Amino acid sequence: MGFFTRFVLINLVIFQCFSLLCFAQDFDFFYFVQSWPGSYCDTGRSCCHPQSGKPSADFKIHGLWPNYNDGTYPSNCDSSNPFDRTKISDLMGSMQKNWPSLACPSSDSTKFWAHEWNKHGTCAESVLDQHGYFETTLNLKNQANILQALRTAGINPDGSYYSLNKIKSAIEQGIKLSPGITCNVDESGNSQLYEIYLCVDSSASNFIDCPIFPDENCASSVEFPEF
Ligand code: U2P
Repeated sequence: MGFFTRFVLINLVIFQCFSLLCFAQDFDFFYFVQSWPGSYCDTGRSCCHPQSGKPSADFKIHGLWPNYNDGTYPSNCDSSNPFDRTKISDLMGSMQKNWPSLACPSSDSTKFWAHEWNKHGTCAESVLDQHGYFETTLNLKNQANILQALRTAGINPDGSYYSLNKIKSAIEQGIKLSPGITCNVDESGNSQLYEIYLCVDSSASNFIDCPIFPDENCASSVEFPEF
């Protein structure tokens, strides 16, 4: 290999390392995902109230998920920084109210929070430490009251069916953001409103229009079960 070729190759390698180190973007945006507990429980699988008692009938946080613009996402990014409950002891009241686990057996939700931090939170460490990750997510919930937006439009968790388009419009009207919506099926196989996806910029500071929406799997009319 001639001197010039070697020179070009070495520079190419140096440049690539530099761009990876300096410009590598961890992720493009966050999905902030809230779930309707009535739909989590209304699928035929078991659901258990957490040890802190039956949660209020409101949307609950599922997670804050770093995502790429193409719809893929990083996960489990740093096993050296596992979930540590003592780091969020000041947030416990709000965590139990807004981010409870309804999985069985009944628990104090630690496993759920550990899963969310270990799988998703560790991929946003460049922006948020563990306390910041949970605190920021709780604050986002306060800024995006989905249930209120739906109620204002006459859409209530009463077991009846509502047009998916009306649900979307109600959220757009109420919180000025277009949601992604996913559904699951109740015990009889009916499509029901399950999760609401909103998007947040990669610094976790502002809601943004979603660069990409999750695959929509809802019927045109969906059940909104009681909880
Ligand atoms: O949708 C089923 C599960 O896949 C994970 N998910 C989905 C979309 C996405 O953008 N990011 C993502 O993580 C979620 O997994 P979990 O956090 O519950 O383990 C979602 O529940």
